[in-house]
Amino acid sequence: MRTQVAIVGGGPSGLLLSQLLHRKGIDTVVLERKTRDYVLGRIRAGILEVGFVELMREAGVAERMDQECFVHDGTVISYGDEQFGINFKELTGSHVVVYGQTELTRDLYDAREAVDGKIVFNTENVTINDADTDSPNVTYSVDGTEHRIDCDYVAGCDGFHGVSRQTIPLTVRKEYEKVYPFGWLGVLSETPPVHEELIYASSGRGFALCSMRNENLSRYYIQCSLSDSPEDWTDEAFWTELKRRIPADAAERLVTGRSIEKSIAPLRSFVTEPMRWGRLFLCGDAAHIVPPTGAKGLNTAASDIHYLHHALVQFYETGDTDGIDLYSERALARIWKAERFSWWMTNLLHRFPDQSEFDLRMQRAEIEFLRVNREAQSVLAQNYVGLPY
Ligand code: FAS
Ligand code: PHB
Repeated sequence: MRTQVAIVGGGPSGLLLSQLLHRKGIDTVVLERKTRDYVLGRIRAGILEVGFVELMREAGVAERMDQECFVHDGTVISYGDEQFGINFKELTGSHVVVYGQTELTRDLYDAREAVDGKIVFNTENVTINDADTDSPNVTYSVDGTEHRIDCDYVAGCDGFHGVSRQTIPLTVRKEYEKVYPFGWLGVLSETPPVHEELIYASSGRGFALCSMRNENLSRYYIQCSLSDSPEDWTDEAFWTELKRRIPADAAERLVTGRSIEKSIAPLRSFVTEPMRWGRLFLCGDAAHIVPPTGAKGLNTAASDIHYLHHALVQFYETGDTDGIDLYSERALARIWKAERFSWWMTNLLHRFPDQSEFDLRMQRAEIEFLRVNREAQSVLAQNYVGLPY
């Protein structure tokens, strides 16, 4: 088989790139190691920057999102029972959109399948070959049968545990990592959200987040020990702990219910450089990871796809390669700013096991400064709604 761009990974990065390139007449094949249902069964991000929304519009898959999403002009930060709002609209003129990653991935799958987009599921042994030559290829097997795709370019959209990043030699690749000493225990419940906006709660017992997917589907998180497993937490224990970490008025309003999903995500900051090696490009979680505190994971995948999509279209339409040659530099410039913001929000709101009394006073002083200083709030708002592409 031959295609113009072979895409490894059928998550949001791979599907969005495939759909955008299709709209410009560029042929792709997506290789996904799982099934569509498995991919759609993972509960992940919930907050989209306007830049992501515009990409979905450009890809022609924004109709359901426009109908069903929530627009949030701000968020709440709480510290014990104290709470204050950050008004994105007033401070930046912009906002964020609440629309679950599961739903946007479903929309992308539907769009690809509506035009018979080539997506191969249940692929095994995916190997990217000769990426540092002018004729790369990708080999893989399905049900024991070997296949090969010859292509012009390969997009590695296969997430943190994929093969693409490993294809770049260690003599070329440099990795930066910070692992946090806690995780997030997340619960999805068919209950009305506790507040019309998100509540990022810092408390003496640890971090908590009140989020949502729609008017009767809520997403809650509490900071937990890395030694915990979801089975250690009954629904009742989760709700009790959440109520202890959010402001009393929210705890009183909270509608609890049976969890329909319960999982623990580890937190890490991670970047690999460069994001291009020959004719292989890394996008999204294949290249970088952020702690979800700043809601940047999916949104940094979007800006990678924005840069790579425009670079490949420029090449196929004009033969120019400056977009391709600048891809890694442009993507990394925005990614590092998102890494900083996510690291900063995580340090601001979580309890660390080695924190001294002084450290706790510094944390409180930073939150207090954020509460009273418009410029500090503006810096948070500009990063949260999304820095320019
Ligand atoms: P993904 O990991 O989503 O997709 C990669 C795809 O490649 C997967 O479908 C995988 O099956 C496939 N793949 C892997 N190896 C392969 C191979 N060898 N061959 C073929 N296919 C292969 N972000 C937020 O903003 N907010 C959150 O709350 C949040 N929560 C998260 C919770 C968890 C547990 C995780 C892991 C991530 C979370 N994220 C969150 C980040 C998440 O949303 C990612 O940023 C987003 O999924 C990135 O999308 P992709 O780059 O497409 O990677
Ligand atoms: C979510 O709704 O899953 C979510 C929202 C904001 C975050 C992280 C996760 O910062």
